[in-house]
Amino acid sequence: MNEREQELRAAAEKADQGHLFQFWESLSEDRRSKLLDICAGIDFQLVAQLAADLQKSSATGNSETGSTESAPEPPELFPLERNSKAENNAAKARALGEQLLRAGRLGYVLVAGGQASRLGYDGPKGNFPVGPVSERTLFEVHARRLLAASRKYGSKSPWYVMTSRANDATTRETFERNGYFGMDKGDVFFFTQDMLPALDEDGKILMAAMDLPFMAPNGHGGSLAALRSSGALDDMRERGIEEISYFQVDNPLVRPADELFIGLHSQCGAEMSSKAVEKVDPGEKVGVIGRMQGRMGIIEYSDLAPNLRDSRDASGKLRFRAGNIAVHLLRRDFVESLTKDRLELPWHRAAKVMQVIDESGQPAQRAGTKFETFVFDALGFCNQSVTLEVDRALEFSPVKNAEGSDSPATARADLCKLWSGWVQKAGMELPAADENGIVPIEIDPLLAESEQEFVALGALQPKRHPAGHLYE
Ligand code: UD2
Repeated sequence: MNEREQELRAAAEKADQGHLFQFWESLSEDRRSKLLDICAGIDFQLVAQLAADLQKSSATGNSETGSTESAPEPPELFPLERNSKAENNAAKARALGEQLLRAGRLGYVLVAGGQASRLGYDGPKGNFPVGPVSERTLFEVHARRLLAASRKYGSKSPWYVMTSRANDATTRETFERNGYFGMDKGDVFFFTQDMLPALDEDGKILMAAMDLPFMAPNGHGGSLAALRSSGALDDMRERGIEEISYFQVDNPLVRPADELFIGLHSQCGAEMSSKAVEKVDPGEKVGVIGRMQGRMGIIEYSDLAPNLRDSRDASGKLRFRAGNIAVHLLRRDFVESLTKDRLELPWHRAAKVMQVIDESGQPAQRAGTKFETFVFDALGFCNQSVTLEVDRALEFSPVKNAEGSDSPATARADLCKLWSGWVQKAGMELPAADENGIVPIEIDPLLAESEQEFVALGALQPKRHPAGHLYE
């Protein structure tokens, strides 16, 4: 037994995970070394703690490690419907946001390490086509929005794309093959989040194969530590980036370079801020932004007590209506200070049936638990935070599920509805609606990002494709 093997076996055994080596004798040299490499990446101390918490809570029936008991409060919102005072503030904030964009103070972080399992798509979700006419992918649509901001403000902002080990190679290859979607290769930085093993009911690491513990990405909260360990934060500092615009891969309408949001966040020196859309149906399954014990955070819909979920304010709106769309701004120095020592975000658990191997090495299905941290839990470390309410129709239509709500079909319908409204407003001709009543129109974000910008362009000729009209 060499020294490395000895050390890793000892670490695994100390954490009560010695069974990782149960198939050792039947493994080839190559497979042994693969197993050792994976074990070297496992934080066994953390695994022991997660296993102990899991068993403690299955004894008490508590499903989370970080849930809070005290009654939450709704956050103060910078509202969508604004009086003249708020509109004045908004104008000042917009000007500040523009100034920061012009000075190149913003860096973009896209989290794209998820597994797209609900969508049932094989590959990085960013490769999923969402352009109703062009069939441009999520990655390309995001890239075009970043390019639009860079053209508008005459400055370049780097793009940090978080992948997981499962999709890193394919993601890089996609960017390479597509010429970085028109961005400078030197401005795109890939970084990979960590993985964590999944545990069975007894707190033992499940095995996906004889030489492979079952590993899963550690949640989008893993982006914060990975920004540091990958050198992305250093790169930001060297480039003079002060603010990080954080967004998810699944929303084709996301506006990562929003002058108003940037200005509001910067004006009050917020460490981390969030965008929200109004939740109108109390039953809608979105997390809501709220204050817990005075601290900002997200309350998952399943944790919001029915009396709070349904309660309304004097205007008749839901009190907890700030639906989280997972768009944030974070100060770079805030992320630096959070990740200086070990970042302690609460662990959330997802119980799933997993395809694994059993003790005899045969394929089996087992109940298992995956562990994730969530980026929005960093809100709890803020002293200042802004919550900006935005228009759902303009900024949020994610692709998450294969069918039903938040699916490719709903995103297509939302995008076409939005853009056909702009075309109508500009007094131009609409193509015929398809069999579902959808008018197939697409407007490239590089051409216009708002109705106002589009109308200001005057009469345009679309490209007429069999799939519909494309303005680009
Ligand atoms: C998230 C929020 C939810 C709501 C919604 C808005 C959580 C737990 N909930 O729901 O409150 O705001 O978004 O769209 O986040 N990802 C990684 N690595 C991981 C896991 C996820 O990069 O380990 C990325 C993933 O690629 C995707 C995003 O994070 O871009 C969202 O992940 P999700 O699908 O787990 O979260 P979701 O949609 O349930």
